[in-house]
Amino acid sequence: MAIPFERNLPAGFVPVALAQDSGEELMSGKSGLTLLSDKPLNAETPAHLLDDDVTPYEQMFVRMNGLVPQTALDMNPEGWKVVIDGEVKTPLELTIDDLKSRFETVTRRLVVECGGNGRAYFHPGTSGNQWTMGAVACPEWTGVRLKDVLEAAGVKPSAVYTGHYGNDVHLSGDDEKEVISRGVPIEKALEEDGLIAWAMNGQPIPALHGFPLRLVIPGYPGSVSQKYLTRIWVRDQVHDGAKMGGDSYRLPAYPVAPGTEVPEEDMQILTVMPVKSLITFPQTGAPAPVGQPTEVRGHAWAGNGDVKAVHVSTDFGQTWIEAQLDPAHNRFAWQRWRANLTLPEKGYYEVWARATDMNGVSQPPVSPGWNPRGYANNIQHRIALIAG
Ligand SMILES: Nc1nc2c(c(=O)[nH]1)N[C@H]1C(S)=C(S)[C@@H](COP(=O)(O)O)O[C@H]1N2
Ligand SMILES: [Mo]
Repeated sequence: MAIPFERNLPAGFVPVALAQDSGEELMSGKSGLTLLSDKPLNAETPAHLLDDDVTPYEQMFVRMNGLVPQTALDMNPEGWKVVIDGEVKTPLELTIDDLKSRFETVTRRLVVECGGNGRAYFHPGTSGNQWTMGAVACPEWTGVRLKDVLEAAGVKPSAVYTGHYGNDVHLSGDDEKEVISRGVPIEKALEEDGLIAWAMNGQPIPALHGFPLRLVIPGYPGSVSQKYLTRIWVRDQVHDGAKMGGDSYRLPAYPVAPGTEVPEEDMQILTVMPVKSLITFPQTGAPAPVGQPTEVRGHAWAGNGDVKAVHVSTDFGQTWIEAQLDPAHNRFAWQRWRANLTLPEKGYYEVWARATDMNGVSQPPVSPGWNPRGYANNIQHRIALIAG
């Protein structure tokens, strides 16, 4: 259609709606991802492409609630500021250079997992992107500790929660509308692990992942890790930004039968993500030898810190063997596990993997805890192996 004010468009400026009509261009640097939706752009990674200890850009899943902002499409960091305000003694307005000069720079491998990862396995189905196993990644992030920045602003005793803001664009194109604005309890924000990051895998954060600044707060659903970060509002109450209420990122306060309609007042915010594991090698359906060891490997992680053990089964869960489990590179990095499996005779096998967290809580073979929007599904990952 005609653009009445086209003459005012700066040279080379692509209107947001056109640029993102097809996710194709934005996704051109990605490799092997499954596109779940185009607008907003959502794409997940098949498990066998997540074998790296540090997830490369090419394989990192994408979860957009709105449209990628023009500043990110242009990779233009000029004048970028992040505001820290609300329940703080000294509100701050920090440029990226301020962050780099005033605070210690740290690099951490941190898992980002969408709260809806595994949604596809709930019955009855729930609305939202039908993520299977691949809305998770563990890149290496560089930035400053969120805690250090909050402490520089001086968190008041009245602080209860954070509220995060970015400059991405609502799907309607309406600048007044919030895309997503979530937060975490102030105690979580003041832990050591959360970062305000400007680099991913040693490069400026790519447009799809939050250029030029994003939060990475591990252990909680990915939605708290605001991309395109412009503001952290320290609140004196639980944050009530977009997607904090209703069924968004909330679970029933008690177990419900699948399909139950749960009253809004009985829903509570999803915080710590459950323990989980992936089988990243071999690819499901791969051939395997009979009577000789086959290496199977993957990653395991938990929202409450380190994983205690990973077990694997080749007989549909009747018996389990303990996998070798590496320590985490740093807290909230996913941990490598490996096992050598010997398949006794020709035929169809499944490998099931089950991680256990430090509290002894493990992954179930069926989807646990049905909830209206299908969050926090840590069902065991299974792959097929064909011996013969
Ligand atoms: N500004 C902004 N931040 C955001 C989102 C978003 O839509 N806009 N999506 C969130 C959700 S739901 C997830 S799971 C992660 C995904 O991060 P990624 O796209 O870099 O993989 O970003 C979070 N941060
Ligand atoms: Mo998410």
